[in-house]
Amino acid sequence: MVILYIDMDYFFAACEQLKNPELKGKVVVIGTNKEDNKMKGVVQTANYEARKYGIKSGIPTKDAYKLYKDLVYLEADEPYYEKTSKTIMDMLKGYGFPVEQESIDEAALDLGDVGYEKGIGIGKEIKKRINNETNLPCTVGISFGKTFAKMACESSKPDGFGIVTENEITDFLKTKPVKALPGIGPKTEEKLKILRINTIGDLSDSDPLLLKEKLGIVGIELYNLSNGIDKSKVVEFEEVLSIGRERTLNEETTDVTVIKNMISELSKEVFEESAKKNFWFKDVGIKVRYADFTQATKSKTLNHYSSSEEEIERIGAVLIKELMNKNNKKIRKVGVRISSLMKGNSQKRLIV
Ligand code: TTP
Ligand code: MG
Repeated sequence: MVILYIDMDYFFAACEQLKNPELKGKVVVIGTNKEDNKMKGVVQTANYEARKYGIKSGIPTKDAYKLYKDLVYLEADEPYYEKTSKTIMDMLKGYGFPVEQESIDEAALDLGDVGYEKGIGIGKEIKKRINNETNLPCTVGISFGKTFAKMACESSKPDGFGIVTENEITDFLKTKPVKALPGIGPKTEEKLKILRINTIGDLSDSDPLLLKEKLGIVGIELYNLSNGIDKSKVVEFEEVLSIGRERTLNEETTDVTVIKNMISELSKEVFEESAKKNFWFKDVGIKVRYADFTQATKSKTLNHYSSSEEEIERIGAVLIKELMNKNNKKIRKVGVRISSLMKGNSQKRLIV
């Protein structure tokens, strides 16, 4: 299996530099707040010139000014980044391979069993097309699993192209710090540190049962990854034929009630459209976008075709609970989608 991972470089800042080329070479910071209230907000991203001074996503904007006082500050222009993101994602989908969008500027493509040589050819072509058609830089990673492809991409940034094969994976992983594994945040890093596990090599030499005891099932996943076993798959969210609605919350939140209310509202709208078009559905899916612009999806397939509003809402509520149990990141956008549709009256199956 060959997986291709594409991540745009300093995405929001690169979009701004495209809009205004005079920003090139300057220290550019994109933040959450308007100019007049900027010191109260946080940095969403910074270009590589700014990163040299230690400015990065998530730090308070006032700290960015402490690191470099003459920086150029811009408030994020999300509709513009969304539009650019869509152009890129549509281009990727055009190749006909399964695509999973992982974030506003990241996606994984499952190239199947094409082999590395062909995979590299496709990857280079995609990188060139993105550069030609959007004028934005990106980095591509290739490996035999989604997580390793993401890591190959991350370690080749910016404007890079990284390949890690089965033969190279052990050497690639062993000296990296554990936090280089996607999914290891500061809390897990701290727990591992107590066990004297600092590098991925240390993790691969550790006791999987102890990891399970300390970290739960995630411990086993991390143990597998550290030993070069990557079971993550590319999962497509959008079906050819589906009905979906998504909406940004007024405020980023971890409040289950607020999110459940939004799911109910969206379920109602999705149901109304399906009823109007006379579609029954078999799959219900939800999507969330977090404050850091990464996203996650979850879906459930029923063992029957349904036309029930209550069923969309109930499944939506279960799925969101599962996602929220996995991490407690703030959520900014929620989506509900039904797919595997068939016409309600004729009982003719359109897609499964
Ligand atoms: P990333 O791909 O994580 O970062 P990036 O594209 O800016 O830089 P890199 O070259 O390292 O890939 O995130 C994509 C965009 O998402 C980023 O440009 C801004 C936004 N974002 C936030 O708003 N908050 C965050 O905490 C993060 C990590 C990203
Ligand atoms: Mg990026």
